[in-house]
Amino acid sequence: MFSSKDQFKKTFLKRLEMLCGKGFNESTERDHYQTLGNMIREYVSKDWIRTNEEYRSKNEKQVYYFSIEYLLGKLLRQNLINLGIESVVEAGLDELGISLDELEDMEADAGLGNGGLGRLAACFLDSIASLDLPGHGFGIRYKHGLFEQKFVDGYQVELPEQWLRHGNVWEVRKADMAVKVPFWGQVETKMENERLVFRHINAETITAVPYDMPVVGYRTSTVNTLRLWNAEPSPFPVHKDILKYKRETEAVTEFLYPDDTHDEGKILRLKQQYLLVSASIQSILNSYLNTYPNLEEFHQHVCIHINDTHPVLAIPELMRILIDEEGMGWDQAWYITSNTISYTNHTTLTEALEKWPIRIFRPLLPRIYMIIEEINERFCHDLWEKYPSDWQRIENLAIIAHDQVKMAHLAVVGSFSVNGVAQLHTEILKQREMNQFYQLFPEKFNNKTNGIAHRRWLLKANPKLSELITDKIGLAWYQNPIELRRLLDYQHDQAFLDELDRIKHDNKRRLAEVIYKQVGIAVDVDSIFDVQVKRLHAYKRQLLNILHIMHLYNRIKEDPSSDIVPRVFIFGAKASPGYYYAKKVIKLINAVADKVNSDPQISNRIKVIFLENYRVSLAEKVFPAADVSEQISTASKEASGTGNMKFMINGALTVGTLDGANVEIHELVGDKNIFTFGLSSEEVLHYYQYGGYQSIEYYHHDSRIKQVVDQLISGFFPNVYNEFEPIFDSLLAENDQYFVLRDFASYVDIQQQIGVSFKKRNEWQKKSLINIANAGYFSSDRTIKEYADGIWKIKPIKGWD
Ligand code: 26Q
Repeated sequence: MFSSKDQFKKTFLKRLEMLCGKGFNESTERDHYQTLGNMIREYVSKDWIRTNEEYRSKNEKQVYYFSIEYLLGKLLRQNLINLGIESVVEAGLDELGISLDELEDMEADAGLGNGGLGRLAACFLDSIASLDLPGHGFGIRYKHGLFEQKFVDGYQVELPEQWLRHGNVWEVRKADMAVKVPFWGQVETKMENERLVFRHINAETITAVPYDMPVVGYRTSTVNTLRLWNAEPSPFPVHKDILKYKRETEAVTEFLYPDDTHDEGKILRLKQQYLLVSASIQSILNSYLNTYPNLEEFHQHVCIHINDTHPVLAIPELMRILIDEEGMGWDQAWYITSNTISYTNHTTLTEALEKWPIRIFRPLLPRIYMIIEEINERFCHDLWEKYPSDWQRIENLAIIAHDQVKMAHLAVVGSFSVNGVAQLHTEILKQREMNQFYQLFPEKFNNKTNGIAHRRWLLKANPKLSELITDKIGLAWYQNPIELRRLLDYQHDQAFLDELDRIKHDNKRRLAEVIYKQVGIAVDVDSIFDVQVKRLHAYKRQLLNILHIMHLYNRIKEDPSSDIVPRVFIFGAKASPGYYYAKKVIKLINAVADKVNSDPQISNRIKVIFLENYRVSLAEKVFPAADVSEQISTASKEASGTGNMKFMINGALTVGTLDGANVEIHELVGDKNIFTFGLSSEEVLHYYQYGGYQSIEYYHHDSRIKQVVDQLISGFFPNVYNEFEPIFDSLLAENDQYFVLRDFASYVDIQQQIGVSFKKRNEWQKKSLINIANAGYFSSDRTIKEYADGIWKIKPIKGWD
């Protein structure tokens, strides 16, 4: 049906009639979207079935990626690209008077994630399928993804997201594969045949129903599966109040939780985690036992990867099944389990490490709790043998301590691999945050620097640049992104550099249209587009960015002739609904935007644009249009960052601290092609350990700092009495935990250099080219090959080149 334009048109019209019961003339854009989506799914289904048969028959080791989040975005165009039918479809639709771009607008973003971690999972799925690797995703089918953000009077307001409102063409409900997941109740312990047996009684069960989505690889017949679970009431429940049971059950997969480490202990979140883990493991075992007679060699054929600690209950759940249902002894079950699970850590922030109070955990998951207790007891016993009398160390390492279950400790103890997500992050884990675990299990720790799906973030998001690249170096970079390095040959090719510049300009114009539509401001596309898009967090320091903007404003006001290269500062960021401080920063950015944008004296020299509702589909418009990429976290705090890579591959230059993967970007492009500033991670960690930083000194000794900090509370912003006092206090009374004032001068200097550098158009273009050329390393294809070889030990079904 996609072999030629005419064939496509014919099938499309026929399907439209069948599916929508309408003729072409009365059909709507949504009908067209539905029709095309269905055609693609049908086209994919043969390969999908065949891929699954191949996995069943070949007995190759498989990996299952467990993640509580998948930030997929839109799938239509990416699927068309991967299937190699984008141009046929686009041309066919065009002849029918339908624009593919407009159909794409019909599709809702699948926003089942908060940010970096969820988007990483989505990029990984693309690479796993594109590399013909036997790997599948398991997750949750939230009815409402991450909230939709609106600004009302400069404040963030959250609305429930509704991605399923018009259905989801990519999913297939598999009611016959539903499984039951038990909660509450008690554990009955009995002797049977001289063996202790455990039975979970009086449990309330939830039925988990899988919805499968095909994951189409780039130009390959491999179609993997993303299986998302929906919580539904079990038939004939034993429950006093059926309506209440139904309501409570459906609530389990209703909402994605916003990344809010301040608001702990939400029982529904724990229910979600166990639902994901229990349903997924049951599903894996069902198919495993169709092929293998028992579970004794499970770890040789299956790897379960947990994306952060959110699915860490996979460890006690697998133990439970091996012991309670398969009748294995503890040691054998432990050997199998701890050789099946691998774990990725995404943060070193201690406040972000998951902990569950026992009083919540034990009643909800009584048997799982018992098993964790046993794991803890045996682990502490081993520690005692190894470090006799070292009580402090044992307390530090224990899985259960101070009435809490420490999920990261369980993950390290119960897995065979623990990886960080960038070199620096892994070193900090090994040498600091998890040093005592590293001493105990050095062989488990390894690094897998993050990557991005370059076929989405370059090929799909920036078609013009992609075309130019392909003109020069051919198509090979689609499947072998390291080939982008060949662009280095064109560093001195003026015509090529001019083309690059023209494309960037074009992309900026397109983003300017989006900005105009959203905020009604016409920005000057010859200005520097300086962009910070990411979740709002204190450690990411959007505050440093906005204070610098206030400083530029002050300079122009004091000396209208001052030499400042015109800039458009663009922000995109959601704050967790309960994160008070982050919401204050949002209000501050909006207040500065109001003040700056409406000042005729400033005119087009500075504009501040805060884009509402930052999400994957908006990101695809932002990255290609950026000149400057803001990666300004407090050094040591950002585990990796992945936006930094998306900017780089689209030719933006990074202004950043030496944090996360910025360190590796710096190594690749060299000093001249990145703007680094601020404290190093060692300096930051040194301050935390030994003290010695007094923010008040910077306030008193740098008049620029004093001026902007005072403006937070001085009536500089009209009608916002006391609004920013908490920010003022965080900088002075609380001694500026994120070193905003400490890095301020250094940031002002580097921004000054950026202005100078931007004006030397040729040099800038060359720097931009060098960034693009080196970005191939940050493809998630590279990352996934490292996981496949180094951790999962899986091989491609078809063999890599
Ligand atoms: C915790 C408790 C309750 C509810 C939600 C959460 C929660 C949810 C999501 C906590 C954290 C997250 C997400 C974390 C995250 O995205 N981390 C980022 O992961 C990226 C991929 O590895 C890195 O590039 C970023 O540096 C890291 O911040």
